[in-house]
Amino acid sequence: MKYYITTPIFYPNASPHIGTAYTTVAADAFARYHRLKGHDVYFLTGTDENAQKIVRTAESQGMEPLAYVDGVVERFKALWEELDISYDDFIRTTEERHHEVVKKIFTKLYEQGDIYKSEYEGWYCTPCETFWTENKLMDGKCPNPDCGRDVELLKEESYFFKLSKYQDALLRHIKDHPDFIQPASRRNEMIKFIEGGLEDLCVSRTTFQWGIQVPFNPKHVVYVWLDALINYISALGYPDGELYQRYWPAEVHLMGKDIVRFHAVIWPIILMALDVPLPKVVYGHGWYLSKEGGKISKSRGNVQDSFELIRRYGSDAIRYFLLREMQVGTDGAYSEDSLVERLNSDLANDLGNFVSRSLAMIVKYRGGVIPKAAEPTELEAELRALGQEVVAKVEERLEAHDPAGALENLWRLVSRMNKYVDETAPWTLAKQEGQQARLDTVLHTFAEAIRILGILCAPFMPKLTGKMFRQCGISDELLAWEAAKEWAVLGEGIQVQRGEALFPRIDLAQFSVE
Ligand code: ME8
Repeated sequence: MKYYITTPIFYPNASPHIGTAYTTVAADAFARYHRLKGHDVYFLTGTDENAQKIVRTAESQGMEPLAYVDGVVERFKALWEELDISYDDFIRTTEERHHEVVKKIFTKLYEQGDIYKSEYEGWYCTPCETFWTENKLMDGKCPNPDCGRDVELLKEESYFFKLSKYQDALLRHIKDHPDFIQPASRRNEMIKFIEGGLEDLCVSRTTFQWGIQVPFNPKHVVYVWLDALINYISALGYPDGELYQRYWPAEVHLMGKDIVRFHAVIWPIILMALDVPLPKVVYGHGWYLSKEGGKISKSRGNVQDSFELIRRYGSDAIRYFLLREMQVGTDGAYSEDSLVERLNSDLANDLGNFVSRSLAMIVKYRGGVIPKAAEPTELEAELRALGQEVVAKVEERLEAHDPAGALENLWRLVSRMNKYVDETAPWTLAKQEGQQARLDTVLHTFAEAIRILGILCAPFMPKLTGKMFRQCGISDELLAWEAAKEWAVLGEGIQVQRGEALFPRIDLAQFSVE
């Protein structure tokens, strides 16, 4: 099976933050899961550089736009590296390969009559890079609930894209493909929006020169959203590239809820006009909100330095928190306190503790060598059944783009294993003469559970899996999703190597500034 997944391309008008990192970390978890299943995965991310707000920010810093974005793009790439984002390609919309495809598509749409020249008279919100008609404004300001900023009046010659022509075909597609827009709440919003009537979209600007020139009229640059959406196929070398032939249509475009409208309306219509198949899923997740309730965003200035957070807690802990805390279909609350709380309870106490207790007992009672398992009892049979149920649930939740649900289920197995340690009380078995075979079974079950949990954690916390495997002496060759469905995989004689604690408990006070 092939699996093409994308994140939005980010505006490099400020450094990335913990809120924007969510989409990319989630996409990475899905990509890693599919790779572990043996699927042919392609994972794309990148930056959206041809926006008017980039010109403004660069100007305010006294810089040329390209020099400015070059610096910010490096910050994005550095953050993705720190967070172990396993993307296959990073597209920048200032690259020639992207310009070429956008020009080709713009010309084709113009030649077939889907783009026409007229005049735009209306409002524009530069922070949102969105056109608004007078009747949509709220008290004369941008009606986007997260924005509300001043809009500018534009009156300029413009090219328009005939969205209205494709309205019925788009509605039909959405109704015939119930999974196209997810989750269902966003789908209903979109249906209502489209049924309200689509107006043709202004797709060029003439008041600045930064961007992709319209090839047959260089006075115009292509509207940034038309340009940006095309990245999903320009990066694959549309229309003749090998990657395009191999991976398109995308399995899923992942994004925050604010930009579903562009992906569920403008993008499918561009593709319909090009006679290209539509992506299978457009998924809109919620936002990370700050303690005070507002969206974490560059413009609100409530952003904590992501690099500092990673330095303090480690990339796995940040990944875990982001993926665990945002419940499907709603927003998530971010604060450093809740991050530390999650880290201490789920990672240090539950998972970390189970692994370190298990390995300590293998060291203490069997000299660090995993013993051969004797006959499993009903208790082990129950564990195996739970393990299989958990794997199935984790798969189901990941396929529904719900990492929090997947982790919640995974932690049922973690808790059960901690209970198993207490129930079997190896410290008592060790003292009883006739119980040595039983102790072997229990210790072997610990090692099996570490192996299985290691596999299940791999999409979410790749460094952790490596550490768990190394400490338990398990070879990387055993890192494959299907192997999590089996117990009794490890042979006898494997040497464990206890290392540092996987997640030391954190006291937030240690970071407080005097
Ligand atoms: O919209 N919590 O770029 P962008 C969760 N260039 N997600 C958040 C967030 C938060 N606090 N803040 C931002 C753009 N995001 C366009 C995309 S795609 C062809 C073009 C998410 O840098 C936001 O919802 O403003 C969006 O999905 C993504 O970060 C990029 O935002």
